[in-house]
This record gives sequence, C-alpha cells and structure tokens, in this order.
Amino acid sequence: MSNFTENKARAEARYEALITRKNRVSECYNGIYDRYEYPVLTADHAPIIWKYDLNPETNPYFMERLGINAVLNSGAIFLNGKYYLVARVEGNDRKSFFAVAESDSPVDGFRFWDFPVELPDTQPEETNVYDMRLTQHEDGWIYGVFCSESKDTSNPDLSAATAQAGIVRTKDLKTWERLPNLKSRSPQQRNVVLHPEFVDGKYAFYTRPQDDFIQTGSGGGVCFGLCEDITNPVICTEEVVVSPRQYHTITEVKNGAGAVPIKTPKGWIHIAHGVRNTAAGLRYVIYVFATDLNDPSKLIASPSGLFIAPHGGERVGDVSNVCFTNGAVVRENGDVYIYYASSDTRVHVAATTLDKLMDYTFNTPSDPLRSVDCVKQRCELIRNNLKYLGK
Ligand code: M1P
Repeated sequence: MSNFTENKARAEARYEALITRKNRVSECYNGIYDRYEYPVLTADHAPIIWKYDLNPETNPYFMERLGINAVLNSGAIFLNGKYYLVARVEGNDRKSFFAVAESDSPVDGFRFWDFPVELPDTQPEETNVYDMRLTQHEDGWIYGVFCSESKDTSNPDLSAATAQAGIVRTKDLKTWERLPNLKSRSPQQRNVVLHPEFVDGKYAFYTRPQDDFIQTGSGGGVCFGLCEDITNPVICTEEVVVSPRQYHTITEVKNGAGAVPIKTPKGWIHIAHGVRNTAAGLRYVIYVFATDLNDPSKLIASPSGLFIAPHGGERVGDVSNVCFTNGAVVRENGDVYIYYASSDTRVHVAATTLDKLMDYTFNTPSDPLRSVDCVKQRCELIRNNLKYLGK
C-alpha cells in the first residue's frame, strides 16, 4: 500500500528541521578563524519540490524523481541586508547548475529559491557549469565567472574535456545576462576571478592557465591579466604569474584563485586553493596571499602553508580530502565569512575579521621551502617564547 502522505510529511519535517537548525562555533581553535559545526548547505538543503513529484497519482510511493547528489563550491555576496550563496548544485545525473540560497544569517538558515538559475543557453557545446565567483564590480554590475565545460571533440578519449571561463552579469541574482566566454592565450582556463575594481582603466582577471582539463602543465600558477571590454572579453596583456606553483609546497600540483580579493588598507587579500599529490590522491587545501593595492599583479605577502584544510568528517565525500573556496562575504563592521566546500560534497563557513585576516596574512612567516630552514624558523619562535616566559 502506498504511504505517500506519511513519507511526504516526514520528508517535509526533516527538511524544515535542517533549514531552521541553529549553527554553532565548533571547538577547533587556531585563533585565526572559527569553524562552524554544521555545513551551511548540503544536498539535503535542496527543496523537496526540486526532487519529488508531489502528485500522489503519478508518484504513489513518494519517490525522488530527480535526486541531488551534492551542493558545493559556492559564490557568496551580501546584498540588501541578506546573505546569498550561489552554489554549485550537482544532480544525480552528474550535471551541475547554479542555485541561489538566501539567509538573514551568515552561518545558518540558508534556503534555496524555488527555481535554480536558468543561464542563457548561448554555448551549445557547453555540457557542464560550476564554481561561480561573484564580483560586485565598480562598474555597477554583479559578475558571475564560472567554469564552462565542454567535450573536447578533437580528442577521441571519451573523457577528454575543455574548461573555459564563462561570464554572466546581473543586478539582482534573478536576471542573468550571458557574455562571451573569456578568451586568453591558454588553451584552457578554470578558477578565473574578476577583480572588483578597474586596473589601469581595464577589467582585471585572475586566471589559471592550463594545458589540459586536469593538469595545468606549463601553467605556472594563479595569473593576472587585463581586458579592455567585458562584452568582448579577451585578455589583452601577458598573463603574469602572481601566486606560483612551487615544489614541495601546498601548491605543487596546481593552485587557483578562490574568493574575490578582499580590499584592506595593507593590500588585496586572496583566499585561494592549492593542490598537492599524495599516495591517496590529490589533496586540496585553502591558502592565502596578498597583492599590492595599486598593482594587484604584484605579490606582497605569502603566509606559509595552508589556511584551511579539510577537518574530521570534512575529509570524506565524493572527492575526498578536498577543501575549496570560491566565495567570502566581508561586512562593514569587519566581519568576514569564508564559505568553503569539503570533499566536493557540502558547504561550510569559517568566520573571522578583517583585522585577524590582515594579521594572519602580513605577520605569518612565509614558507622557507626546505626542512632545515623550517626547523630554524620554528626554533626562533620557540626561543622567543622561552625568553618571553623567562626560561
Ligand atoms: O575536485 C576538486 C576541485 O577540482 C577542480 O579544481 P582545480 O581546477 O583546481 O583542479 C574544480 O573542478 C573544483 O570544482 C573541484 O572542487
């Protein structure tokens, strides 16, 4: 016998309990930021109307018809008094799309709008879209820059794909205008971020040139390039490396820009991701660097090592051992909320302040690159501490 009504009521109650659950600061401590105990978005945050057919005649068992597999890498923006996450939602069919989740609070209560974003279909070859960075640009538009993925038809390998930077713009997160994909000298691009201000009167992009869909190959790291006209987006300057990949660091295999750079009195703070290889596969962590206020292509600070790594249960998911960010919100009072996804499965928040972020960025020593020098660096800290403690 069908138990449509009971199952529906149970699913609705579970959904409401999840959305209204209050978040709390977790016990992890490092003095740099507070992690929160519960993810702010998960696959279970997907509304019931996205998944089930609510008509008992056509769905007597109250079955999911179009399941959601994961909710991950999310752009973030604070607009008209609310927090918005433009998340990457991945259906059970592996295709990703964007959806807006809204809350009055930065740390809980995120509820998706009824409909996901319907991007203008201007790229017939595009198969998949993901990882939107939201830039509130000084030209008055909110830009969304994301990965636009297509089959590489020149390669007979069924899995061969190409990644390009797709660009949309909006004023209200509801109506989206699609612009052409970004053109650069690199055959592929992913993790592209639009700088929020004009540089030399031009649009400025952080790029990540890559020879291949997965491998960056000759791509040296996070780069910077300028573009004259955002409606015909072409990188017209050389893409100069800003944050390089480096041997035996957290960026050895690849790295990529993450949240839109945060303007501070001391420089632009970037919250990016770095990737290294391990016997268990790639490990993605979040790291920080800073660029010059007047020349955002110039690296001015590079605190050593990782900033956020997957912790506890965050380590496990569809792509385990991944910590990835593409969105942060900075409030006028200096509060900063960093939205990061764990293991390509769910979205979390870490809260800090501009003061703490600046202290971390500009006062954390950089990576000396060799064990022997890392020991010297640590011994100096210990010696100073012992002196301070009068020992
Ligand atoms: O699976 C981990 C991440 O892999 C990609 O990042 P990158 O281009 O640096 O390898 C992205 O596809 C990202 O979505 C994903 O989280």
